[in-house]
Amino acid sequence: MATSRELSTPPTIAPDVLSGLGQPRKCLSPKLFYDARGSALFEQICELPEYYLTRTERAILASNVDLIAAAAGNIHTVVELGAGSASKTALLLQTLARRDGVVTYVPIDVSGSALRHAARQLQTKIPRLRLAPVVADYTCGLPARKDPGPRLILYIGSSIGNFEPMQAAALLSRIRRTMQPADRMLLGIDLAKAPHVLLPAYNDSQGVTAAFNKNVLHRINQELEGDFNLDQFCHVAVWNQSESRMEMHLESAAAQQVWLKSVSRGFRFETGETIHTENSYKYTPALLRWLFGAAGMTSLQSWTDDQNWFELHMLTAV
Ligand code: AVI
Repeated sequence: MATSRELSTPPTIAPDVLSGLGQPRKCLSPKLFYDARGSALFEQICELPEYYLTRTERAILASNVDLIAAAAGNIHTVVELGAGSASKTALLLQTLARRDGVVTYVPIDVSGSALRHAARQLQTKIPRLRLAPVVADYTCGLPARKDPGPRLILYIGSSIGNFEPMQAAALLSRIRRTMQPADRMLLGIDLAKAPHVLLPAYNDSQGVTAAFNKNVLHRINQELEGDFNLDQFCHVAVWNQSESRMEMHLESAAAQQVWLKSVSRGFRFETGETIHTENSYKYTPALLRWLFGAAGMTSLQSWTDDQNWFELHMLTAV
């Protein structure tokens, strides 16, 4: 369980990289995207015209912030999972701080740089906020409770979509077991929609998503002394209808060998062979009902946009 509040050095990526590239169908965990460079690229993605997720969720939050704050109840601490730059959270925190006075905000993220940036921005915007950032991988468990309850756990931005549905249910269920009856969770879910909307969102015209995807190879080069030639890999985004998910891959443009010096391991790639780097599930109503049921959570209230592209759910532990 993560309990540290130190902004400390993250653990080595070697085990994740070696296990992913060692599979018969090569893959890399999407959590490897988020070093300082990857987090900055992700921030850029969020502002792209094609990436509808961030602006749609932000608009839902903005139009319903008072209703969302009311549904959260009398909250003393807001815990945000995978907080990143926390740009969407400011509005909700401002509303809660205005209503309830001092609110403690516990943003949790694997990226210390993103947390430092978020903390600076939020403290100037909301002076009454008590900040307690935690650098941790929340998928390993929530930090021990140190702050006053009731708590509102924010899990927005469709981050749950990057897990297989079974893993997503297991993660929500783990979180549910830490919740007290008055605690609430606000969950942001991206909904299934037409491929002509989804595909550009994951393959934008400026190539930012391609750079974000390839950043994982850059990171391996930096941290494991790898010799990946980024020009020899192509960004590929596909819609997998039967699994209801967007997939990102890196496709080898040639037969090539890559060497990771610091771990003394080499990997061979055939022309056209891919590394599967991310799934982004887009939830149907049936899949969402299954998710909440499997996690033992109940949706008390939900909010959506005009096009029904994205939903925010206020959840309670059943
Ligand atoms: C963080 N996560 C919700 C993003 C998504 O849409 O799955 C990551 C991302 N991948 C490509 N673009 C953005």
